[in-house]
Amino acid sequence: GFLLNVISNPVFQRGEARVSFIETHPELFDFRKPQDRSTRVLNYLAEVIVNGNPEVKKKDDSKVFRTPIVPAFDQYSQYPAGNRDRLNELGRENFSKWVLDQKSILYTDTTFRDGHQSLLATRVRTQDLQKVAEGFAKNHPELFSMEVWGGATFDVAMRFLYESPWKRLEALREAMPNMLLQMLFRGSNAVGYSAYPDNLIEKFVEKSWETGIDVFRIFDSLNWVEAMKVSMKAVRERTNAICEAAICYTGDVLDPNQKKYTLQYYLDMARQLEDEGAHILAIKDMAGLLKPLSAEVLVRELKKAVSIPIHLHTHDTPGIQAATYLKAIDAGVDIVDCALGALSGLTSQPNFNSVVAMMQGHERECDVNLASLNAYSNYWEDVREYYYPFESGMKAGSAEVYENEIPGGQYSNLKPQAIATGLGDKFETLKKNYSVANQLFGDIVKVTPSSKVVGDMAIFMTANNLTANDVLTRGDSLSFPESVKELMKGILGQPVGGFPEETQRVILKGEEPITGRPNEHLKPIDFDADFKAFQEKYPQCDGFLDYLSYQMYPKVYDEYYKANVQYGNVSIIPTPAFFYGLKENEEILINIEAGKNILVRLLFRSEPDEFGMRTITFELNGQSRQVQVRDRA
Ligand code: BTN
Ligand code: 3PY
Ligand code: ZN
Repeated sequence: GFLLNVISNPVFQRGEARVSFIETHPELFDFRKPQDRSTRVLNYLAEVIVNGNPEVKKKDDSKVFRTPIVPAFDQYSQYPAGNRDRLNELGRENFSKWVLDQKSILYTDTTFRDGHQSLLATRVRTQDLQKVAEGFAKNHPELFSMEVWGGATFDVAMRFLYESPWKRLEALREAMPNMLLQMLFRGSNAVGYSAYPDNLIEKFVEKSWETGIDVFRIFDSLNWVEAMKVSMKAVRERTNAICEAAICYTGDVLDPNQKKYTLQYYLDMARQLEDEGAHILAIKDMAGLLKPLSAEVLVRELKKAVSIPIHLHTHDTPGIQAATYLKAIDAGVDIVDCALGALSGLTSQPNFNSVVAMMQGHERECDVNLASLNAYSNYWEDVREYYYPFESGMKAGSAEVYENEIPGGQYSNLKPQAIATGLGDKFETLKKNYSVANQLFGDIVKVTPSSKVVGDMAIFMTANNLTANDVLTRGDSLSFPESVKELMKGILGQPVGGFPEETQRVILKGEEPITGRPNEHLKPIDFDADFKAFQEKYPQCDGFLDYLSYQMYPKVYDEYYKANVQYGNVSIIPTPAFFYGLKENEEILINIEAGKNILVRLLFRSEPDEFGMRTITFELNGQSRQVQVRDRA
């Protein structure tokens, strides 16, 4: 075993093994035979059956799931031409003109990304998306695009689902070859929470495009155009994809007291983004603050200010965003973002199905088959049940969002976060402190990652019973969260007008902030050397794309990797079994690879023995198999 391990090690094979080689490569001592796929799947299931999936905090054993029905489609029919075909035919500039020339409103479906990010903490697994991807692409080629990637999907897929985000993108690309696939890109933060070196941003854009992204929606969490330039340029120069640049919307353009985020502010920013080469302008209303009458003015004036199409994104947190869409459509907006009924509303996007119905008889009506959309919504209604532990508990829209300006994705997370930090009964105070913290920071744009920092500060203030005045007068004796210090230091960049000096001084305690782009201070990555080192550390990795995952989230990747080595590819396990294990006598079919299925039944679980080990007896394709698992209860 040992010798075989040594000679098959890539370092040894390249003749680079040194004296310390054996000590620094403990995997050489791993003589166990690699287990086959079905054994590793059984190990995973046994672990969940005995100890539960650590992400499921409150399991409801009375739940009975209905089998979601995938709307019919012809597997053998050709894909009808969609906007991806049109983009390929026209090229980006002409495609963008084509969008402008459309009288009818165009739709982006966000169900596969922001919809479940905002309602189910991004937990929807690839297989539940994949099952409806081909049919949806064949039934709805008229859509502008599908938002499928970016934002939090990257982090969550690895951290909680043990899935490769890249494999998800590959699968959806294959299933939807006629449609534009869109991603949300956090500018100099890519799909993470901090600044990355410019050459990593460029590489990430390039590989995302090669793997399947056609539309990059790029934003900066402080609306700092300077920080968006590298990724915008990368999309334009290294890909044939569409560069959609976003202005993040905050405040209210019709508020006469608004001094900072005025109509003029947005018009100026939009023109800058057009000058930087955006093919489409997005209005990213991440908290749902854009009221109908304000939308009318904003869209009308933006249409005069720029000559590229305008794509409107909102969250229905206040409950009135369909009205905003109607006003924006009347004012000439080109594309709007909606989520399928069952994954819409509240902190998610407006209801796609109902917006289609709203537009019936309107001069800008787009021909979308509503009966078909309803069938897909029914599929999601059943699938959504699988994810019940990740529901936020929010029951109705809330006009409080106009006060606290908490973005949709964060809103649904803040309550569980409050409970986890022991502040469950101080949630009202926490929401108030969110706006107090925002004012302390000088009223900044709040969207990932800046919104997370405001949230961290609000939690800190609530936990320590601090007022804004306490922070400013007793700051010397307070030890602020790391993210707060970094924001004040300029690590997320610069907001319009800079940060308030007093807050900055108190929090930084004499340390000098930076004023340039944070990425400027980061050393470019030497990809050849670094990728080689990565492969040595993770010999079973999935190549360069995995390396990019590692660069984004080193610690998360490490755990993801270990879980994959131990359990294999768990994305093939049906969702109920993945989260809840199996009940006695329950049987599931697992598609192990194309054309190869295994049938797994749980026969019984023993009591723990004197060492705390339980024996789980399965039937695998009719044969009895036992797995031992330590009961950690
Ligand atoms: C998740 O964390 O939500 C999904 C991954 C599950 C990891 C498996 S669950 C059983 C086993 N126990 C662990 O602590 N990790 C693995
Ligand atoms: C993200 O960055 O994840 C967002 O959805 C921001 O709105
Ligand atoms: Zn959003």
